[in-house]
Amino acid sequence: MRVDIVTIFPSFFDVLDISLLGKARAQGLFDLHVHDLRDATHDRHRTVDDTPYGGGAGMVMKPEPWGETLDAILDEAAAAEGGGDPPLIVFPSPAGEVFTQATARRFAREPHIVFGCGRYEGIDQRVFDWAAERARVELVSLGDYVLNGGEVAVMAMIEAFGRLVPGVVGNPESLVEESHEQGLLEYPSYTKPARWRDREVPPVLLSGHHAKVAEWRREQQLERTRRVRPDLYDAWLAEHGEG
Ligand code: 6SD
Repeated sequence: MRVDIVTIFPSFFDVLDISLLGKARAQGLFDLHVHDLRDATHDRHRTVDDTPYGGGAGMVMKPEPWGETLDAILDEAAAAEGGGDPPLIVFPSPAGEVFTQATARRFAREPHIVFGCGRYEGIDQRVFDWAAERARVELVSLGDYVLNGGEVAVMAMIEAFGRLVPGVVGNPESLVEESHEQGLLEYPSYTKPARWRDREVPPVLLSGHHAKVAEWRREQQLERTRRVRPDLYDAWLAEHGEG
């Protein structure tokens, strides 16, 4: 899969060289291209922002550098992907739809995603309107809180969907059991020693009885989810029923 990121802080994404995704990149499973928005400016100060029309606090990202950068990415994609679908363009925004594990699964199936990281008070609206005429555009929110820019949101999204791209995570079974994959939170995990600071591992986990272990873990998942995330619990019950 190919991912392009447009940002005024390209070095922010240097950490993607390490960890699981770094390995996937080295193996060619994950083709990452980070673009400095300022490379598409043509003034001495490499200006990417200006004052808002209509007045108000803060600055707005100018449309021209965005247009030039996205044109170059989309033109190259059209040439390479020859007649295929244009990439999905994602702009992190507190005004977008909330990113969930379902979004991560959907993004992991996309052959090419372009992320646009806003800063300041955001990007001139015409960039979104224009981009939507050339490609599929989605505004996506990491959650109901305000960040200073899109970079942290893009990093979180890449980490969430990157590990779902086939071949990126070592053991695919580990993906099925974790929080949110089945609409429930994870069961608690334990490792050796069996007794630590007067605390015992739940005896059922030492019993070797696989069916009982599975039953205990499912109970723990349901109880935890009901207590911490009643919204998820109600949705799970509606789909799976009381039994
Ligand atoms: C100015 C941005 C881009 C500012 C954001 C996204 C979420 N969930 N909270 N805040 C955000 C994204 C804020 O550019």
